[in-house]
Amino acid sequence: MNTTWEDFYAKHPPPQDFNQNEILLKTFVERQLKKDKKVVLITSGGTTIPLEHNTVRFVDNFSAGTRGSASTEYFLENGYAVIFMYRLNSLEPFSRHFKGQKLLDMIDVSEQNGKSTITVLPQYKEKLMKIFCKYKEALNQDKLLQVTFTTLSEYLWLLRAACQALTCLKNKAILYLAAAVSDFYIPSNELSIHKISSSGPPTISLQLVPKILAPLVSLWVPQAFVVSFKLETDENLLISKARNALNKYKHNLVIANMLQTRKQQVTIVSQEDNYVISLTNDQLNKGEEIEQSIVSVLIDKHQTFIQSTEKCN
Ligand code: PAZ
Repeated sequence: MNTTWEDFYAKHPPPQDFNQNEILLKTFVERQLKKDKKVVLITSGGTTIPLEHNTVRFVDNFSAGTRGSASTEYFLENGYAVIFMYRLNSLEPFSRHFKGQKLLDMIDVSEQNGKSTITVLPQYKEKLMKIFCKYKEALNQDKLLQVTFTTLSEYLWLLRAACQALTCLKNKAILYLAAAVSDFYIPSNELSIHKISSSGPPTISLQLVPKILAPLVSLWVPQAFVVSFKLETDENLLISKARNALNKYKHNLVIANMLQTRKQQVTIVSQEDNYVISLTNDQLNKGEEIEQSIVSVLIDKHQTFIQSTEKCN
């Protein structure tokens, strides 16, 4: 039998840092509400499902966090406040530009009169300054809150808490669900306590994760603008699956993308049409990011949504 979402929460305790995160989310949204700000919740990165309670091994979902972290920067540039809910150690806004050795390659140390000075190499100063200023502005203006998850269960607890915090914003909230969330899991009561023995091949039985978009859209944030993502590897299934999701959950948009081309093309599937956004190879090579166009289209659609829902009230 499939687990219901209520069962899932009943059987999986909240993560240890849950109460602190709940307060952070609530107070952040309250401050934005006072400033009459629009807020977007961006989920980013993949969830894990542990194979053991004392977890040595787990099954992971693919996502580097590029989509979510890049989109965060574009929403901030457009005046939105952002809750960035991301997989620990996946890409984060701003610091994503200096991942790996990039930062070390940008700095130089010189010695003079026995004193060492650290400087940014001239060719990188402008870029670093620009990103640093945007980062500081987001923090100083209290426009960015970051919260982390690793496992599926942590993700689901945080997602519900973020939704509960966002309800008071009504149609001013966007949910931008770019995280790659596991479709399968092993229920907590069926997990081995200790590291699974490797003396023979293990038998692992996975169950279906309850479809969380259903309560999210109909119960938790019924007035918000909800955008989900659909990732496929078979082109023939992509648009039909995205449209099925839209018809089933009755939210606002599904952004459909193929694993192989996700940085170059997406299709925004709405009740009205399928709208393709793509970048040429030339644009990609120049460092343009598809997230800039996605966010720009979404902001227009969110504005239209706010106007149409306000007319109805
Ligand atoms: O994080 P990333 O930039 O590497 O990848 C983004 C993505 C492909 C995970 C995202 O665009 C997406 O499709 N998320 C939903 C995945 C899903 O269908 O569960």
